Amino acid sequence: MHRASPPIFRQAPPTMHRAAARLPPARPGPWPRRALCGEAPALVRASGPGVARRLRGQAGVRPGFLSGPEEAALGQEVEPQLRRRRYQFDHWDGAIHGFRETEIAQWSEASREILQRVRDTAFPPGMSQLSLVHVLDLDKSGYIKPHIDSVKFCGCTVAGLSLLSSSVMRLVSEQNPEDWMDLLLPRRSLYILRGRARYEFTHEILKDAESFFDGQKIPRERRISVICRNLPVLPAPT
Ligand SMILES: O=C(O)CCC(=O)C(=O)O
Repeated sequence: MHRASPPIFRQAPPTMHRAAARLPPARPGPWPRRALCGEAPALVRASGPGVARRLRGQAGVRPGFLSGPEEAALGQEVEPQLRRRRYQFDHWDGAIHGFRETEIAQWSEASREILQRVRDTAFPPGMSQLSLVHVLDLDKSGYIKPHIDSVKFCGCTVAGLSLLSSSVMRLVSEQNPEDWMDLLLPRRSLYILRGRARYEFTHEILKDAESFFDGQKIPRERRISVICRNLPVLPAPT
């Protein structure tokens, strides 16, 4: 089942403090190569050890999660559904630019196995998950602005596969915009955001011109993400 546009996951924060934030420069330059965390430390950079501690186990990247043939198989499966849609460059929610997206319920056996591996890796047994998988296609010129996924429609964990292109995902603390963490998302990797990384930090995918990790250019090509989420926990009945 597909919806014409599933914008439900994104909720732009009330204020975006990017100007005030001491974020790493868009161009290569010296900034602290301090705190690391996550399963693959080389893929994570934080503004300081406090942020790394705060996000330990809550934001991580698994490089090489997909093999080349698995990436190709998933890509071939989502492509016909994406092709039916046009890239949008002025979306009403303003959180994303140059994209098309869909949600997919029915997958081939081979893709189901891959998605099960994602679910087994990212979610504890018994956690209720959204059966629809969100597929987001970012044009080479597309990018995702800082936002926090809507708490109405998505629970504590977001797990995304990156197809076709590497990219940089930036997390910025809502409370203190000087606290940030960059995740390098190599092509074919899996990232997982949970807990504080999901609720207390905005996340964004940098546009090509700003796509640097630790001073190194990470060229942004067209990128498809395949994202699994869990269901929000319903408030206890009163
Ligand atoms: O493309 C991604 O991996 C992130 C997607 C995202 O931030 C969203 O849909 O809210």
